[in-house]
Amino acid sequence: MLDKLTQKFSDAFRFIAGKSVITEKNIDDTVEAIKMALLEADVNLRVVRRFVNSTIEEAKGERVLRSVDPGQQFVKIVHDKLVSFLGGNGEGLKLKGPDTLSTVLMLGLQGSGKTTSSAKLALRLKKEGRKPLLAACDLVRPAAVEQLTVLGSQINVPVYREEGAKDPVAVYKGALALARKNLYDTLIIDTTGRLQIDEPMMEELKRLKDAAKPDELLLVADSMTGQSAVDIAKTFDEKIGITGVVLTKFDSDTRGGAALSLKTVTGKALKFVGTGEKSEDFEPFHPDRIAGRILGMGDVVSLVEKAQEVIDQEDALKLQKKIEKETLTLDDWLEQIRAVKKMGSIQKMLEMIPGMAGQIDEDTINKEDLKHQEAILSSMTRKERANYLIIGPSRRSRIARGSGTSVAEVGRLIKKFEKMRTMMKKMSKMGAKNPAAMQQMMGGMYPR
Ligand SMILES: Nc1nc2c(ncn2[C@@H]2O[C@H](COP(=O)(O)OP(=O)(O)O)[C@@H](O)[C@H]2O)c(=O)[nH]1
Ligand SMILES: [Mg+2]
Repeated sequence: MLDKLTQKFSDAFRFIAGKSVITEKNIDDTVEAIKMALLEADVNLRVVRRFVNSTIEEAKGERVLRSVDPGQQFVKIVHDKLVSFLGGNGEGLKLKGPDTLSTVLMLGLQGSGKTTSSAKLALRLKKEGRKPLLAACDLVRPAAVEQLTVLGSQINVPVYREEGAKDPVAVYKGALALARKNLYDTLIIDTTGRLQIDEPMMEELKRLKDAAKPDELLLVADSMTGQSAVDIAKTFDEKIGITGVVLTKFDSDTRGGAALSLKTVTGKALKFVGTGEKSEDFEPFHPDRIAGRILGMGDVVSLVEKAQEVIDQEDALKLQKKIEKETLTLDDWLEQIRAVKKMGSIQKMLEMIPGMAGQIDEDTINKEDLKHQEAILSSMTRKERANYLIIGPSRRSRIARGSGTSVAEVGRLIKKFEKMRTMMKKMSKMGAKNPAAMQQMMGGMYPR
């Protein structure tokens, strides 16, 4: 599912992967690669343009470039854009309560998956506790009624059919009467499709629509046909009016062009996707999950939120000020070590960001070293941490004993702190204005 698109997005993110500072050029390169990925995925040109423009606009804002974690912020923007292009929060069916009969009309071209999807929807509603009835109103395709009957018996949902019927509206009326009599709460109507949109088909559907006044008119389209699925949805909406779309054969759709263009082009929500031939292979469409899938990650939103928890922008800035004013103490270092240790636990998650895997230097977060450093620093008194110059030989051996390390190790740590202070001072004088990099440097400083 969407494999190609996922691969392309992952390639696109190589321009920003693992960078603690990203430039406008990095963003341009990434967006250009995303643009190519979308075009290759057969996304509507207008949609691509909109996507690209709004992403660039947002990504070049202060919020991203000046943020502590610009790469992740940028990925989050792309993610959020994808979600919005895929339809935002997602939309389910709007059916009436179980005490009133609701009607769903399935429409679309021949072979798009109407009959299969009718059964799939029936099964889903049944699992949700509803009592569906299927109506076999495709009287044109010879085996259509039989096909629906077989599917119905497999999922244990009754199918209303009339032998030798010629008029789908008459069949619908028969189904309606049965539904009322036997207290079914959802009537799902399978209809005739043709190879192409033509007037007789539209006439028939209009008559059915006028008779049934359906709560949902679901256009069933084959996702593999890409933009033509979107065009078909548009035409059906203009001629008949639809309330939503079911994209079938999503299991074989490696590109995703239809799903990505549909909402923007037609204004109609993609409500379900068919993910296989079996009646169970049917899922409500969740834009956020699909966006996550396209970006090749589980749940980027919570990931970024978690990262932000650890690297607090304000803390990082405070740190920067201290470095500039040369008031950095061992206390600050201890704090940083603790922050970086927390980050270690999310390292695995960071690796899920496309292109990030393998980019994170394994030595950046060396847990053993951090543990020793933390132990040594914790064994110092506050006074000692505030002013390392008072730590003479006797204090050093006390700290070593207290932390289970050696006097030599304590000495190395203090030396390193001195060196780090000098280096950071130089860096900040040279104008390195990236608090995140500084912060990481502090946490990552240890003897190699
Ligand atoms: N792989 C896959 N095949 C599907 C899906 N939906 C429908 N099909 C297949 O597509 C073909 C046409 O489906 P059908 O329901 O008869 O289309 P209709 O003419 O619109 O009623 C059948 O062979 C189905 O098994 C799907 O989501 N995934
Ligand atoms: Mg059919």
